Amino acid sequence: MHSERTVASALASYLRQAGVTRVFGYPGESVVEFMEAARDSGPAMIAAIREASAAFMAEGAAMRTGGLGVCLSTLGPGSTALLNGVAGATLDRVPMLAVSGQVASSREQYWKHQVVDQGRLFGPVTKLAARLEAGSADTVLRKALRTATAERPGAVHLTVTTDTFGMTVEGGDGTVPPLGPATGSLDFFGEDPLRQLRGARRPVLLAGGGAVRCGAGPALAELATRAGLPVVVGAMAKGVLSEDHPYFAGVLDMAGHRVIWDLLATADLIVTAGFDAVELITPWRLSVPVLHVDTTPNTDQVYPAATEVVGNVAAALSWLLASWDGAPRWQEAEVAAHRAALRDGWQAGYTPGRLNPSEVVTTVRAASPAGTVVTTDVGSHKITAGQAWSAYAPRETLITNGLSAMGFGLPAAIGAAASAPGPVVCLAGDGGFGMTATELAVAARLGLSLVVVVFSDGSLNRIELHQAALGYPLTATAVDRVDIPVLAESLGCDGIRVENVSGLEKALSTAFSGRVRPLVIEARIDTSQYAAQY
Ligand SMILES: Cc1ncc(C[n+]2csc(CCOP(=O)(O)OP(=O)(O)O)c2C)c(N)n1
Ligand SMILES: [Mg+2]
Repeated sequence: MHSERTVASALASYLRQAGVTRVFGYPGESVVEFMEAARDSGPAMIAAIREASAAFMAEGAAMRTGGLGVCLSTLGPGSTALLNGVAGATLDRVPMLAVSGQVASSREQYWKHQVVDQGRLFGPVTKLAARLEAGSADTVLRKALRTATAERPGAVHLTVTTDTFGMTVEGGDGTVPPLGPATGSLDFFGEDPLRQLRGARRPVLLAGGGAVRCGAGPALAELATRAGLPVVVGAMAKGVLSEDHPYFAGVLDMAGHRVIWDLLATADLIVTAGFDAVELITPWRLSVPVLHVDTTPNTDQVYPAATEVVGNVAAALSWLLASWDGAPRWQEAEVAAHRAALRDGWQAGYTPGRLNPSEVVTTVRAASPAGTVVTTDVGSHKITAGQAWSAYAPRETLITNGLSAMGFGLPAAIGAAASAPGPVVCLAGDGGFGMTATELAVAARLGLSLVVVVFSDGSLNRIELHQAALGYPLTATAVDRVDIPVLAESLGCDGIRVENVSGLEKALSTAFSGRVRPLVIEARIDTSQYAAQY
């Protein structure tokens, strides 16, 4: 430990202890002291092109690693720019610490220039928005870390006045509290869950982010197999059950969504496994009973559940499994027939001879090495990719399906690629790509061999479809055409435009071997599939 601990060095030390190796941010005078304190021992500071992207980079890093994502901004305009990514972490249930500087304490209560009340700004989009002060720095830092990582995880924002960073922290040498979900006991509410499950003839499992965070994949796979339960997952839990598992039954509210809802409607019991109602895009209209299994009681009440098993999701599923002595409820062949119908659903509107969105997804998937991490942005391409991209392990498909903010995909891919080895692909719409395209310079600066595929349709397709469905003329939904390969090249990347599958395959043939520059592929798609599936 340093002989004199300052607030800046204490913050850096807590972050290192929490396993944080990178802070994504953008400098300003008010946070220079912190950057200096972290310069030698870490965490390393990665400068984004703007704060909004830095927050999404931190979110992508945390989604990939399961650890804490950290972003940093200066006061006022820096902090207001962070907001979307911070809200994203909270609604996507990703542990995040966001730190913003502030004008000196002596002026904080009356100064006007660049001062916003950051506590009130971040309050509604975080689990906690607090002020870091020298006298309580240890406690507040422990509280911030514990709050961000406790179930359900989310963002914490800390405001630090510029003079505070240099102040001495009194007392002990601050060690981090335990982080992450409990591993042990279960609480039971309502009816007997075992009787409910045993009594069901057509039960279906619905898994979500809580299952990922609890490492419940193996228990989920075993319960699905032994009890013969089809497993539907939320988009943010993709890979918690390998999608080549015989009981995998698809992703909720992505392409082919009606087929999934039809399956759920035929069930006589839905057993949730860490499913989070934040992932529902369409209303819950089912009258099927629900057995709610999660780290959190069913406080949302988006669906009613007469029975709740609350605690570690892996422990809860193992407990159900240990008591299961019935015959499999569904045959593998029935689930395979459902998957075939789902496949027809997400391929509907396929136009031979054109570059179909689902084909872009499956072609990129086929070319990607095992263990490739994919991020998506938000729009019609996300709805397609959420279903058509095959996921085989958790934390490899990074999708925002809580806040669902455009502008997530590329920064999240950069954050993920900077935080863990292995190939990373970003699938983005041309609208969302345009919001953050200059961040490609960061990917180039860091030497990340990202592959970015832009679903180029000249439109905010998802919104166009809505306007068309209402019979309205299309207004403000055209995306200005820019020369994407030229843009990419100017930012230190390679760029190529493709108009058909063979062109895409050719572009991908060297994408994953020995590349040092990021590659941007503009895929000129035909949007008939989107329209057919809306
Ligand atoms: C920051 C933000 N602004 C607006 C929206 C609303 N929205 C959802 S999808 C979409 C269209 C996205 O267009 P694009 O990125 O081109 O993807 P596409 O739908 O064409 O695949 C919009 C505007 C949003 N989710 N996030
Ligand atoms: Mg588009």
